[in-house]
Amino acid sequence: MALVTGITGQDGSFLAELLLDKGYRVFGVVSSDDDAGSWRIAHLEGRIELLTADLADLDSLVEAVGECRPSEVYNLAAQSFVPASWIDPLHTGNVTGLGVARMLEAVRRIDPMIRFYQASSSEMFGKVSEVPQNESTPFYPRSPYGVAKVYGHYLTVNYRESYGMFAVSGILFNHESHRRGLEFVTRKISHGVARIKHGLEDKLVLGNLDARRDWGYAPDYVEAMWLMLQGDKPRDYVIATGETHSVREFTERAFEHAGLDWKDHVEIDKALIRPAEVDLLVGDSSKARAELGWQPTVNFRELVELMVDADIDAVAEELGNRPSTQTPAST
Ligand code: NAP
Ligand code: F7E
Repeated sequence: MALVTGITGQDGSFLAELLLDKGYRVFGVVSSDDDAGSWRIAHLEGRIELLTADLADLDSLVEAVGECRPSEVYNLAAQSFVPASWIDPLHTGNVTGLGVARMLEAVRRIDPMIRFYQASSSEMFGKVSEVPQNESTPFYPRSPYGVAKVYGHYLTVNYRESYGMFAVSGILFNHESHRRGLEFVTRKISHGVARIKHGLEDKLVLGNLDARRDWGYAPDYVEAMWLMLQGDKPRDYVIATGETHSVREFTERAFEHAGLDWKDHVEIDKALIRPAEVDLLVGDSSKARAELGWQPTVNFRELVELMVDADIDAVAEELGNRPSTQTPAST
């Protein structure tokens, strides 16, 4: 039995599918009646059980963990959009940082034998001190989001060392899919390309095209989360493809796949440039590959193409007024 916070998010929806396939009874935390991400789990209705709780409210989390008494908890809930963390650093600190403390406390109080996964992030490396980044690379976060994730990361380590809990952090590099939120750059591009291809828009407005990321495919990454909780010993792992590409390369490839020239459609808006940028991320996941037997199955080119194809199909469905399972109803 497993409890997943953030089940309405990109990763939560894929993790729920993976756990159901493995025969788990799956409980998911939803934060309120707000159904922003419900489209991602609509197809799982009747197969997963939802509990209302909020990462800002300890009592609600204790109640949720106590109600289902899972053997595994996956803490995926967070305010996860980096630019929003400058707009409201207190909210991000409260949910993305202190929310981890509340989840760990809820687990410790109900049953410290429950295995706990924390969704740590490559954003913790920020202004990187070495290339590629591995489990020993020092953290230097560059946003309130990254700072909050460092707090959650070390608190998870601390609960493991203080209470002997099986609490682990996956330091996951960017991972994407057709279920990515539209605000993140890969999905903004694939969705923008699809709308341009269908004649609904002509321009796509982006920020820093020079930033480089190690982009993988989200279903591969939720498998790594599960593998981390099946080990003999609680350990933290970097999960990454080991390939790095610029936002410009992603853009170029996405437009090219749709038979378009990106230079005809992309405009730059300096307002989208971040106050402090993470310029280059590329992960070394050799520890996970050796100890967990994990490896990515989708490369950069395949990722771009599958996202563009999915959005072109989804926009076509919307134009034909057929229901789509790949985007929020409003887009
Ligand atoms: P996502 O799509 O933004 O999903 C975030 C989830 O958190 C949503 O289900 C959201 O539900 C929930 N949530 C937000 N505030 C909450 C609160 N106060 N209480 C309870 N739930 C709350 O994120 P994702 O891409 O799936 O990522 C999953 C986790 O991995 C996040 O912690 C993220 O920071 C981390 N991470 C992501 C990546 C990546 O590349 N995707 C890489 C490294 C780490 P509502 O919208 O209904 O509130
Ligand atoms: O930005 C640049 C932007 O918002 C990637 C989250 O899941 O992964 C994600 O964080 C890059 C940045 O993701 C636009 O400046 C250019 O350098 O897609 P993103 P992120 O900030 O890397 C990490 C691992 C997480 O943990 C986070 O939760 O793209 N960029 N133009 C743009 N970014 C956006 N969003 N929009 C643009 O128009």
